[in-house]
Amino acid sequence: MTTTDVRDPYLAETEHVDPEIFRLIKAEEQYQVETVRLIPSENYTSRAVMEATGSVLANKYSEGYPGKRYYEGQRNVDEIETIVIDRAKALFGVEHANVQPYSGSPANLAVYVGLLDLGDTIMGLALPHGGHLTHGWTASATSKFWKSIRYEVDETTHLIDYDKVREMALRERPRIIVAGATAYPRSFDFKLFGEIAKEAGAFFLADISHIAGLIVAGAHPDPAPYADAVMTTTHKTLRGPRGAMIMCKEEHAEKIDKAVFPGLQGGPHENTIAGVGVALKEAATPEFREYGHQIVANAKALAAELRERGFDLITGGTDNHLVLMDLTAKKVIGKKYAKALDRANIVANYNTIPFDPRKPFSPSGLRIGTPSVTTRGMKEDDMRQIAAWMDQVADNVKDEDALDRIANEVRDFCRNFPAPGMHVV
Ligand code: DSN
Repeated sequence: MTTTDVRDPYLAETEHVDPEIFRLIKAEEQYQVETVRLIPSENYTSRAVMEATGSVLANKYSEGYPGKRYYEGQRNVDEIETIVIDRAKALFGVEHANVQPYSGSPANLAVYVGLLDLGDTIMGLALPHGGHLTHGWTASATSKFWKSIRYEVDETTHLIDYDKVREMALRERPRIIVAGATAYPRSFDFKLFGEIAKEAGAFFLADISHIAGLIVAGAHPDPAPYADAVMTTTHKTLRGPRGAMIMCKEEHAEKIDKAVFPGLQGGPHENTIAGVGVALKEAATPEFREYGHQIVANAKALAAELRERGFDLITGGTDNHLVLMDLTAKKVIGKKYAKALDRANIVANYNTIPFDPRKPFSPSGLRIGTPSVTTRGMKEDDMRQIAAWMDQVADNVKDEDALDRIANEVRDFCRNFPAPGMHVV
């Protein structure tokens, strides 16, 4: 099989106009089909989401909001954006939704611009403990325009210590507390975060980018009743195109809308917004509910089998879509292991672990997750097979022949699980 075996009507023009880009898109398509993709922030969108995202809406400029634009020609765009806003409000049970943020980082920035004054204090989970850059980490502009303080996970359990969070919040009196993570394998107690924020006189922002799909499926606690603002990217467990949304209480709506536009952004990407709309419609179905629960079941099965095979897991397991592995006892370095896995057609990312003695560019951990494999229909038994290959790779990091043999097995295995939206098999 080669990448050009199957004619793709959506890329026929690309092939004609720009064969170089065409070849690489098809190569990536094949790579996504033939690999077990375990990066927890990635997924496969449906073909319908891709079509809407690649539609003529990419031709538009529509600065402003539905009914209040700075451009004429919005008769269709206004209707589309209004539908997407209404779907977001209904799905997440929120009072207001802004669907224009380009991605998660600018969306978090917009929440701060909207709700805070320059120099106010942001309190977020430290990046090496699973937080995100934009939760006030040193390298992020969010720590330059605002003062930032960071809570951490407990040194022994690696769980968030809510007593310490409360202590810090009452001592430091931040203007906003952020709950959310990119590498925390356990559920957030959003109700408690809301209570702590209230007691400290702080706003409460829930960044649910990683877990939005689990929340709408009922597979993770929902922050909407307790948070001033909820930010999510749209492309992770939610399975939409790359973008973001900010949802908030009505009392914050005007400030947040003004922060997004004209504060930080110009014209919204209405093609992406339409793709988000399609994804939200898909996420409102019983099938998606099942999908969200299966993501968690798969992550638990993968974690259990990895533990059985002698891998150390941060917090010992998972409540969500993600597993964070400490490779120290296995005597492999995260970066080398991730590269060996990639050669074996298993894609993951090396990651710091809490209190990591190694540097962030070559840390001790590996972060894996199950949103993509679950989209392909893999179940618990398949997770056990993946864990077995991961174990073999750990034992053969330097043995290219062994890695290539595993890669062939993984490729054959993947053929049993069609990837949505793909034209190669
Ligand atoms: N880069 C994303 C992730 O991989 O978790 C977070 O922004």
